[in-house]
Amino acid sequence: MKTTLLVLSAAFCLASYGAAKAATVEFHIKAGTGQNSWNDAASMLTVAVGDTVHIVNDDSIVHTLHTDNNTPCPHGTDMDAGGGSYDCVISYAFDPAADGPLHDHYYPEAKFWLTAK
Ligand SMILES: [Cu+2]
Repeated sequence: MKTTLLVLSAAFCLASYGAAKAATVEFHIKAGTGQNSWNDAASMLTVAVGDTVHIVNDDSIVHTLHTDNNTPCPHGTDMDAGGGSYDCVISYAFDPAADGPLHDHYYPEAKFWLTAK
């Protein structure tokens, strides 16, 4: 009985620690994306304030994340073709349903569907 309680407490502590710890989430802009969206509403990326979204550009042209007012993260810098990256450090909550989806700085029609809570 004591052992069971110890195991349960340990599991609970680990779960609490995991929930509070900021995560790094990797997102790839696929090769061939061009001026199309990076993902769609169905493949929404959902992250938490404090997380880092490590965006990797696997495409053959430069992409840059556009954000307004540092929300949910500061405006991106150019991600070179073939592996350039940008770390979007999530500082503010973001709801694409209310604010409209994020998009590529160079191609406003190319959306990036991300929710930050
Ligand atoms: Cu921009």
